[in-house]
Amino acid sequence: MSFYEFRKRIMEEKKRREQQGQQTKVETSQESVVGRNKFSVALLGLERAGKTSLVKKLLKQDDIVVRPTYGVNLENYQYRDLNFTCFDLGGHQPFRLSLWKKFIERADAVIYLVDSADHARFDESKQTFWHYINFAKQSAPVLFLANKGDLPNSKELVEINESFELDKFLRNLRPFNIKKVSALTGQGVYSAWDWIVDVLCGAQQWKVKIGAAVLSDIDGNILSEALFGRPSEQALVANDFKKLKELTKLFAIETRESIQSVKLESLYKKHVSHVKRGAYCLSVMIDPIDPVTRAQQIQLRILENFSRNPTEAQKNLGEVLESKFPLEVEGGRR
Ligand SMILES: Nc1nc2c(ncn2[C@@H]2O[C@H](COP(=O)(O)OP(=O)(O)OP(=O)(O)O)[C@@H](O)[C@H]2O)c(=O)[nH]1
Ligand SMILES: [Mg+2]
Repeated sequence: MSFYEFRKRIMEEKKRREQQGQQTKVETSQESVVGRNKFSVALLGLERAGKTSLVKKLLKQDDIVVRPTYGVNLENYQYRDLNFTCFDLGGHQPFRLSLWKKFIERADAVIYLVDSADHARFDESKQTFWHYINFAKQSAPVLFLANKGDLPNSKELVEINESFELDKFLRNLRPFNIKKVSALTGQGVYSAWDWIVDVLCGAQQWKVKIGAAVLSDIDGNILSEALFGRPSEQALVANDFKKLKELTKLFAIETRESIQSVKLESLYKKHVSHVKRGAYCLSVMIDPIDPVTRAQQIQLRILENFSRNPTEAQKNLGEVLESKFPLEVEGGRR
């Protein structure tokens, strides 16, 4: 697309939105009842990361030969009765500098793609990610996709997580997830999009299977603890639960200065992470298929709630979690 065409499309889009805005005024009362069904998603990533290929896969147009994106492609995509406008942004540097910021600021969700087989550009991609993600709306979910997972030299999620220091998202209360996909084969593409949709519709927020949780104060005194799951499974978790309690004390003291995440995968079969917020520390054991980032996200949200209502911290953690949030505890709801 030439720059002239691009500008023309932007002007058309602007006009369409203005008209839509006028219509929305009439439809507002209906919209507030049924909720939003139109969202915009910005796709970011260095050139050749696979953004256009991903959109083409979603649109089932993957027989088309993709070309480098000049400027931005605006694509409409319908999924689960919702309409998405995808801002498929050109990844070459001139487009990053001239266009990205204004599209990111407008987007309801942001997807960042990295070519997980192009190790040589990880550093550049990392700098780009951390620079531009600051422009996203605070409420916008961010999905980090390790693309080209079909290639034999593609890095695993754990390594990408480390290289890109994605744990920094601990300090950032926005919904965040990382997934491995292949825009070429379609592997993981729809489940990734499902996550975006679920977050935008507010359905996914608390659907995390929690095995056990321990809440302590920052001196390591355990305030409350909860063990979830069916009785037969509890025996299995119980051993880890003991360790979890010991570690909560230990790390509560160690994390006094700053929010930190400690991955204890070597100690547990399950992912366990540890965070501090305000006066409290919380550790949870979550379903191993969920990424570590999901555990961190849910911990922060729970802690935020406890920080707002300090008296709740003294109550039984299990009761509070089960009564307040539609949590999927292990083995189903009790
Ligand atoms: N093996 C493999 N190749 C892929 C995958 N996704 C994209 N590609 C290839 O990578 C190249 C670049 O893909 P594009 O979709 O054009 O990348 P882009 O991020 O849109 O690039 P720009 O528009 O320049 O920013 C193409 O040759 C694609 O066929 C993938 O998952 N696996
Ligand atoms: Mg492209």
